[in-house]
Amino acid sequence: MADDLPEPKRYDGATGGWGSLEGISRIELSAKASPSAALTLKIQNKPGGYMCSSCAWTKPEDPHAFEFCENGAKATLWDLTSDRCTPEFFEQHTESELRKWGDYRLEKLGRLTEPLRYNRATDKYERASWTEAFQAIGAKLRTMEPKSVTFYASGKAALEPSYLYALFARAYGHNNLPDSSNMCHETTSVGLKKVIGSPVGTCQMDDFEHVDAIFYLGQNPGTNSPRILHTLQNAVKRGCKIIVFNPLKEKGLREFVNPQNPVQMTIGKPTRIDHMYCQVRPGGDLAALMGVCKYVIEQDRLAQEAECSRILDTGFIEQHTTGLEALVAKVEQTDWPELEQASGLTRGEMERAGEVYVKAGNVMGIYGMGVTQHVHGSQTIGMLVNLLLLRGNIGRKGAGCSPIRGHSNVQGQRTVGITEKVELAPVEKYRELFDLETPQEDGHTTVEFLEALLSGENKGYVGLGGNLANAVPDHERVHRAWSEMELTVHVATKLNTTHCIPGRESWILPCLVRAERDNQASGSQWVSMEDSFSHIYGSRSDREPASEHLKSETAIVCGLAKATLGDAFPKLAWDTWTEDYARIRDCIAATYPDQFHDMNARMNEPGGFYRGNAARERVWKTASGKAEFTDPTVLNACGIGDAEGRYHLATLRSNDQFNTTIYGHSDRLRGLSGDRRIVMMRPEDMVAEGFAEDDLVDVTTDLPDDHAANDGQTRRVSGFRVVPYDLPKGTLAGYFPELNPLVPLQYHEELSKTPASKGIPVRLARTST
Ligand SMILES: Nc1nc2c(c(=O)[nH]1)N[C@H]1C(S)=C(S)[C@@H](COP(=O)(O)OP(=O)(O)OC[C@H]3O[C@@H](n4cnc5c(=O)[nH]c(N)nc54)[C@H](O)[C@@H]3O)O[C@H]1N2
Ligand SMILES: Nc1nc2c(c(=O)[nH]1)N[C@H]1C(S)=C(S)[C@@H](COP(=O)(O)OP(=O)(O)OC[C@H]3O[C@@H](n4cnc5c(=O)[nH]c(N)nc54)[C@H](O)[C@@H]3O)O[C@H]1N2
Ligand SMILES: [Mo]
Repeated sequence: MADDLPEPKRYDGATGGWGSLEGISRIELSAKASPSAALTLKIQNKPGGYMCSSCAWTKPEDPHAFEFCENGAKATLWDLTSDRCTPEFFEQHTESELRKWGDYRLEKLGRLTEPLRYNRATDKYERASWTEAFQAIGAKLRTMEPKSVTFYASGKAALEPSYLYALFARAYGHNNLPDSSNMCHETTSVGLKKVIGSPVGTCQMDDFEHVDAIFYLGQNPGTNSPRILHTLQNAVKRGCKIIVFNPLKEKGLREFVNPQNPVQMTIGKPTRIDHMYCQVRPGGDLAALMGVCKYVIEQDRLAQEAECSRILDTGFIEQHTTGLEALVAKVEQTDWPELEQASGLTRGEMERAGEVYVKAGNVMGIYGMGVTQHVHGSQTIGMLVNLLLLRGNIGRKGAGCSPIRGHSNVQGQRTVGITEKVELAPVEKYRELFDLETPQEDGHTTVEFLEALLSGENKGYVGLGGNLANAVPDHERVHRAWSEMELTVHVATKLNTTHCIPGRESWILPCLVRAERDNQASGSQWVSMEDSFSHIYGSRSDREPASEHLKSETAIVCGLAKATLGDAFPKLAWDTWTEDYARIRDCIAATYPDQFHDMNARMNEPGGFYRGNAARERVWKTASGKAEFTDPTVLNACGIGDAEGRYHLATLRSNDQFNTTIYGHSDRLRGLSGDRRIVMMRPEDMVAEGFAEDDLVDVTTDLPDDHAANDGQTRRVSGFRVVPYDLPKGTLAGYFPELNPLVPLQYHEELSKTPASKGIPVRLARTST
């Protein structure tokens, strides 16, 4: 690198190790968790204990002494803070004031303690009783047109309240059941399903003991699913080669010190995780994987010419797949310079990755938001599946396709009926079990909800967790329209920005966290959740709740449903269900007997129970009945190509946040701290623009005039600090949600409508002072 370039930020220390323990102790102090919180951590992710509310990575059958990671501990300690956000606090502050505080300050106020009703005259929330809350909300919902109300769920609530929430929505009269998944892995739910018939991953834990190579795309395990690093470390030690595709050199994918391993902790010699690190440009995975396929197909041709054994698994391809010819034709027509341009990689890199693929017996594809949050994300998933199918790498031990899910029960919420798509709802079973006829029309995805909000058609909102107004694109327009709703209801643990944009009538209903005891008439209750591997586990904790006034999410859903629906559906037994959640699990088992039979007995088996996956058995529930090779229509997954002065911006999570929950201002693994309003930029690009480190810039969304998402609005954030960072040319990175005002609502994944938060086309200009 030339001398006059600003130095990229340095990172020292591997992922895990002492640094992660420091991370935990820092958060313990700042979150003011009570000393006994440490005891709660001991039962975290253990059979019979409580299941972490952070990520969805699997909870092993045979857990470690401390089966939690830095960020799982942060999530628990953040929930168990001794700070309280009481009705007295709200007497002092209007919502117009609190709206400007930002989520970091709002959540730091601590746990919400009592139901709160918004008073429009004073612009303040005021103490209310649960009876008042349920009755007023129920009465209001009865006056509204059901299809003008949306019931959102953020993926934390357990299977029991989630199942009932979906039932409540449909009995009330709509399928408007978007979930955080609609901003996250919906691209998988639609795109992976299209090609292999499964909306979820096909791998299991023991596959990692047999895998020879992993193609690891667009996921940051060091921060977002740290417990996977133990599994990757073991695989690497066995000789597995991990090929990473990511524009950022994420620390967790480079080296790892196992905090469970005293020898490694003392000597501190980290394990190298990646065999090869491919710094793709945003959306470049599609071309990169196509390049790998091109190499494999070429090797197969050479093998045939030399009359050697084939490289492609022709038996598998013939029996199980369709569409290979079109893919081969497309791959052959596309030359290496095009692939280099679209991927940001060299031909040599793609060929080296291809060589690893060809030599590996069993290969897995793993991916996260770097793949799903692009306009053509489903085509990238298609290309990853193409690569895997070429050598029969799906439905075989040690092989498969494994998306890493986000929220701890986001996959499970979809499984038990929280979906806007009628075809995925258990309509027949609702009829059979509850005499319930459910609405026929599909409901809103998150983007469709926002469109209806902006057009004034959506008038009511109920949120089972989350901070939706701040997690979505286009903050400015959305926030303006949000307060025009007739009714907003939030089931929440801590105060956030969305709550501070109240509708005409607005309620905050405070709930227990998963690490707290949930006592009902029949005693202390279990809840359950599903992880990324489709395993279902029970979870229970005996910790004293943060306030005597809190209710469980299940009790709140039942209270709202009963107050809204009255006696209209005699078979919907809201009170009986609240008394004993085992009865809700009986309903789940009756609704989904193949997957959930004997749920009450099976969920506490070590490692949970597996609900199965057809694609893993090579049963393909696709339109053709086969696994489908697909032939892409584009080479880069970003919706908008290159132009002079245009950059592609990826919005990311720091190591000190859980989505919009900001724990602190350190992004330790990237060597950054102190400021979240930053734009990471390649030093060469900084020189070309004449920027120096710490210069302040305005970032403006750059949509071509004729682009469908261009509605003539200017989207800009101002005063962001430039930070030199090792990135591909033309690539910028910064933090979610600070950069969300730049994402146009219409800039979303083509099949699933997942907002395209990873390849936002932008321009930079110096902030005028
Ligand atoms: N501690 C913690 N844990 C979490 C969360 C959290 O916020 N904090 N959030 C939870 C949730 S809801 C989710 S969905 C997951 C999210 O977990 P991830 O899927 O890891 O999500 P991101 O942090 O958005 O980062 C995605 C990665 O994609 C890379 N990337 C960006 N653009 C591209 C691209 O075009 N191609 C490729 N190959 N890579 C790209 C980024 O550099 C980054 O490393 O984590 C869950 N777990
Ligand atoms: N630009 C950009 N935007 C993104 C993303 C991105 O990468 N870039 N990622 C997207 C993704 S993957 C996701 S999943 C969404 C996340 O969107 P959401 O799921 O809507 O947001 P969270 O920040 O997880 O929600 C935090 C709030 O949930 C509440 N909460 C916490 N725990 C509980 C609980 O146990 N029960 C209840 N009822 N409430 C609780 C608290 O009040 C807290 O303030 O954001 C999306 N938005
Ligand atoms: Mo997510």
